[in-house]
Amino acid sequence: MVLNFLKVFQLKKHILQVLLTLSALLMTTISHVAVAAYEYDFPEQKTQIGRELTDLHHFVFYVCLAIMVFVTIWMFASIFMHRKSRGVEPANFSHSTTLEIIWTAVPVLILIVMAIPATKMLIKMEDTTKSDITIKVTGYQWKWQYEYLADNVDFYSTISTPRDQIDQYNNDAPVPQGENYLQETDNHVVIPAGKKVRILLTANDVIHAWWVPKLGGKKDAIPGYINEMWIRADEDAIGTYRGRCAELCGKDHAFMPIVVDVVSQEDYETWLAANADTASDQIKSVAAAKLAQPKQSVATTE
Ligand SMILES: [Cu+2]
Repeated sequence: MVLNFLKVFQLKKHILQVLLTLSALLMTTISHVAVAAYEYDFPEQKTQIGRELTDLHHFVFYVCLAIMVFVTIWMFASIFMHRKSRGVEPANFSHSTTLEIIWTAVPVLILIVMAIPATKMLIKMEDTTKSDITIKVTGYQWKWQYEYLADNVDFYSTISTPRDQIDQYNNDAPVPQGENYLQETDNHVVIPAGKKVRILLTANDVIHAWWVPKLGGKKDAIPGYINEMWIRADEDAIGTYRGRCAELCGKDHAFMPIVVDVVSQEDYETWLAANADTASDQIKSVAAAKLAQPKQSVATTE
């Protein structure tokens, strides 16, 4: 049977070769298109902690990849070299103390090699001391509230993508989507470049998570708890960064984006001065609107 298979295989070898060449060509073309259209790695990080996190991820990933390659090669080599048709006699030992020590010690060592940098990283991420500013972030279904605790600035940030771009009720007249579709808000979070920003996270209804991919880190905002994280945008990272709620929090989970403007210290101070009063008025008006809402809105927040 094996011989028959080999004969058929020989006959069809040239067909196989043609097919392999064609599929290789196709794969190359597709992968070039894919690489052009998508990023396949993490976005470029704009904080030191984000870069360190990415490096740590890659280190652990390559350790896992090396283990996978080693185990796969070892397994297939063993199957191939010890196959029955070669007349290999099975070994009949049942215990090997040396082997057992090796296969316990090696994984433990690998785990220690990964655990040391991971623990250092966790400690660094949790160290919110010596921060320059503190922002309390509260998640709501479905918006964010930002309180600059020392500066009396306090505002809500809600999605500003027009509803007709999202709903698209009329197929005959589609509404063109904006450049930052679903990733734009009425009020941006503003932070100074190069300053350590401590972020206190909580929520007022269900669990949300605050995540701006390019600024590194992501943490849950849990009702009744205060979680802490910190970011320090690079000095040259002035610009706008977009993120989103990263914890499924209800029907409009996809509609609570985060927009962070990283600005210079001067621009930050100007912004603080300009926003201290207007923000508190806005909070009052939103609170009043909330009180005036009819009871039926409760059902939609389930
Ligand atoms: Cu959410």
